Formats: sequence, structure tokens, C-alpha cells
Amino acid sequence: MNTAFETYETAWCPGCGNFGILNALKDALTELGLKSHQVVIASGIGQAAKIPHYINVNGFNGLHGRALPPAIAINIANKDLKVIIDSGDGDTYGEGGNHFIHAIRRNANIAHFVHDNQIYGLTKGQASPTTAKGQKTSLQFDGVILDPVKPIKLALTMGAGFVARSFSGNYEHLKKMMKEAISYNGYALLDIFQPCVTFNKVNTFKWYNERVYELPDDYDYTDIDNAFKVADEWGDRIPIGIIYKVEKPTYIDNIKFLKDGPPLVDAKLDPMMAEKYLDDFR
Ligand SMILES: Cc1ncc(C[n+]2csc(CCOP(=O)(O)OP(=O)(O)O)c2C)c(N)n1
Ligand SMILES: [Mg+2]
Repeated sequence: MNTAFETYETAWCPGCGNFGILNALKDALTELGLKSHQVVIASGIGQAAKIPHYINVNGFNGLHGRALPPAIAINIANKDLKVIIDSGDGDTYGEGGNHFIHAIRRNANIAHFVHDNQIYGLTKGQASPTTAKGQKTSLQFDGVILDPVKPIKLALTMGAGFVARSFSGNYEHLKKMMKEAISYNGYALLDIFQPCVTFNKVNTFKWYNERVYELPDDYDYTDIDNAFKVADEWGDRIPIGIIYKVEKPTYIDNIKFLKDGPPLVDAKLDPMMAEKYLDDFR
């Protein structure tokens, strides 16, 4: 157990897939040599979104579906911080779906870890955007009637520069993907399969273990056609790994004074500069 970022009592169920994610996250930060004050984790609402309370780094636990706006603002205000989001599939692809789409366009420097348990865990098992069609839940008694969101394909379509998937039951793989996402300069989506042992009796550790396979070493993640094919693989075999990765200018790269200047938090403020602009109205 990594105690560098302290250990807190959690409100998660015994056996929850979130434990694997929290452990891998602490170890990934440690191996990257990051200290508490250099990292900030933003989240929305949900079981996954409780992570800022369970790790000793800077944290922002906001509203449901609203992890991305503060995370983007933090990156713009202090480009020296490592900004990470930990939030759920509902929070990211449902309530926060609009932010998700537009955050990819902005390409702020954020590692976004989605705890994808394919269910609304905190509110006791209603279907989330990634729950399989036909799956019976605590609310959809006769089965979900909607087709699920395909997060990997959606992110590729929107032009994300880093798109990956991992599984909370594969510690080494997950830690590696987290380190890659955190080190990537730009918006990095890491969708993480995270069994919800209480409210999703379909997508269990066994279910994922039987299907998940690692993309081979010779897989070319710079090829968008490959990536779309991999994004469509679902069923008996589900790929994990870096599905797509290319370098592209970030939000800060596109704004000269943010790129070349000090972090905004350190910028000198001269209120008298406003006088110049006020003259236009006089
Ligand atoms: C605007 C708004 N809608 C609905 C809710 C109720 N709510 C809180 S958490 C949640 C679902 C969370 O699911 P997910 O993001 O997948 O996280 P999990 O609990 O599964 O980790 C819902 C519907 C809310 N708090 N705010
Ligand atoms: Mg969920």
C-alpha cells in the first residue's frame, strides 16, 4: 500500500473496482516523482468522484457532470500544475457529456480518468450512458432500451490526441496507462473498466477478465483508421491500451501570452492598465 499520499477511510463497498484505481493512481504519481503540491484532482459527483477526499493532493470536488470546467480553468490559471480528473461514466458521458465533447476541442492539458462501471453507482444502480442495451437495472426493470455511448469512438471523432482504455483489475497496465496519460501534453482520455460489485451484476471482474486483452506491442497507435477499428471491437474480446496518440497543440500553445509568459497565477497585475481601455468610453 502506497502511503506517500496518505490513506483515508473510504465509503466504497468492499471489493469495489475503485480501490484498484486509487492504488494505481498513487503509485503512478509516485513513480512520476510528483509531490502532493504539484498535483490537483478535480471530480464531479458519484462514487468515483469521491477520490479527491481519499488522496492527499490538491482537490476540487464540484457538481455532477462538471469536473471539466474547473479542471480546464485550473490548467489555464496555473500551467505548472498536473491536472487530473477522476470521475464516473455518468458524470463524464451523461451529465457532463457536453463538456466532454467541447473539452476535447479545447485540448487543455488534463489527464481524464473515467471510472467506467457502466452504471450509476452512487444513486444505486440506474443505467448510465455506457450500460449495455437490454441490461436490467434497479430502474430499467425490463432492460435498457437505448444504445450505449461509445466513449472511445466519440473521443476519436472529436479529435482527441490521446485515447486509451484500461481495467482496474490489471494493476500494471492501469498504472502504465495513467503515467502515459499524465505525461501527455494535452487532453488525455483514459476510460477505465471499474466493476461495481453492488449495482452492476453483469460487468463483473470475471466478465472483464474473460474479455479484456492488451493491444500488441506492434499496434500502431498513430494510425486513426486502426484506432477506429479498435474502438469498434466489443463483445467476446475488448482491447485495452493506448488506442490513439498523436501530438497536437494544446489550448495554452494556441495563446501566445499563456504559452510564453509565467503561469497566470504569477502574472503581475497592474490595475492602472485598465485606464488605457477605459479611455475608449470617455
Ligand atoms: C444535476 C444532477 N443530476 C443528478 C444527480 C444525482 N446523481 C448523483 S451521482 C449520480 C450518478 C453517478 O454515476 P457515475 O457518474 O457513473 O458515478 P459512480 O457513482 O458510478 O462512480 C447521479 C445521477 C445530481 N447530483 N446532480
Ligand atoms: Mg458509474
